[in-house]
Amino acid sequence: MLDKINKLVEEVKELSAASAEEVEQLRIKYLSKKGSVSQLFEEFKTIANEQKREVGKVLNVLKTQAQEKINELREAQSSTDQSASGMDLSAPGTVLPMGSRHPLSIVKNEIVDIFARLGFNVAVGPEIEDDHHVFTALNFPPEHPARDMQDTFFIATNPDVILRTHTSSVQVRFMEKQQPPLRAIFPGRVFRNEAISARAHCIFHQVEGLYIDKNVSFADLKQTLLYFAKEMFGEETKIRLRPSYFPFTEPSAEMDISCTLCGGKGCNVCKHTGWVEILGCGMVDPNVLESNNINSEEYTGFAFGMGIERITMLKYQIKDIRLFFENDVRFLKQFESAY
Ligand code: 2NM
Repeated sequence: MLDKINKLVEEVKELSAASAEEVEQLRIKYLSKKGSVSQLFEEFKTIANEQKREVGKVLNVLKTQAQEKINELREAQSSTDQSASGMDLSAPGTVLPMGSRHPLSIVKNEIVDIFARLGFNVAVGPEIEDDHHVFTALNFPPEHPARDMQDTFFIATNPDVILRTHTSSVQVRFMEKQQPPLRAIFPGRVFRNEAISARAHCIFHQVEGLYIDKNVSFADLKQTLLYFAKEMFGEETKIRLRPSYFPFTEPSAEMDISCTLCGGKGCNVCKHTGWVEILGCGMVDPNVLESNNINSEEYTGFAFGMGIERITMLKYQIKDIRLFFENDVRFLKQFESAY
């Protein structure tokens, strides 16, 4: 019996396997219940008692060696499988680069935040609109040039399916649902059929605002916009209002701020005037209130609108509006912000 055991010890030392299946075959051959090592244990029961001590010792060594050899072959096999699939499970993970917010999103969030501090809610609405919400309810007369193909994108055979040219359409939807007092701002993407240049784009972003209540005055409008200008561009910022015209407001005005670059002394940005235009505003025309079932004898309101691109270009001294739409990572990753 000792001979048989020693023969198996030698045999086990030489074992090799080319695949995981072969390792399993070897395990069955030697270590399963009917395997050759197990059979030696059966035979061990039949030998004379005085031999048991010596033979038992060698037999146990054989069993341990066989188990160790099989384990060793199994491990070798699983590591070659891994390298064959090109995977190293112990390698550290790839670090993904951190993204950054789009500058227009940063500035939009800043604007929303400033007006939120004054109690303005935020509302959004559809980009695809109809004539009523974009023009008629806002006091645009039937022959107004903004209704023309030159300015507005018509996107179906039905001429009543258009892309909104301003977010005022959302304000109309807001007034449909809610009676005054109402106070909200309306950020969103708008579309105008314009030639693309460094200063203009056919897609851009607006924030418009609306405040309707009893006794809302032009002084309220002016103080609200002064607060906005100081929060956005710094405490030293001054504003001025120039008379203007919009179909939906009367009186209307355009607002300038003191030049953010030269502080009013005169430079390229303000074309040596000391002032830069940033928004349009006015008292909501009574016709607009009445079109939206708000009693213009009881209520008054102010409204304003600004282009987010324009504000962002001023704030970051960006010279070409097209940069916002190219999504060049080298441009975008310069803007890192808490917003
Ligand atoms: C502007 C300028 C002035 C405006 C007016 C209204 C509404 F709905 F009340 F009629 N919404 N937005 C408005 C007024 C927008 O953007 C330059």
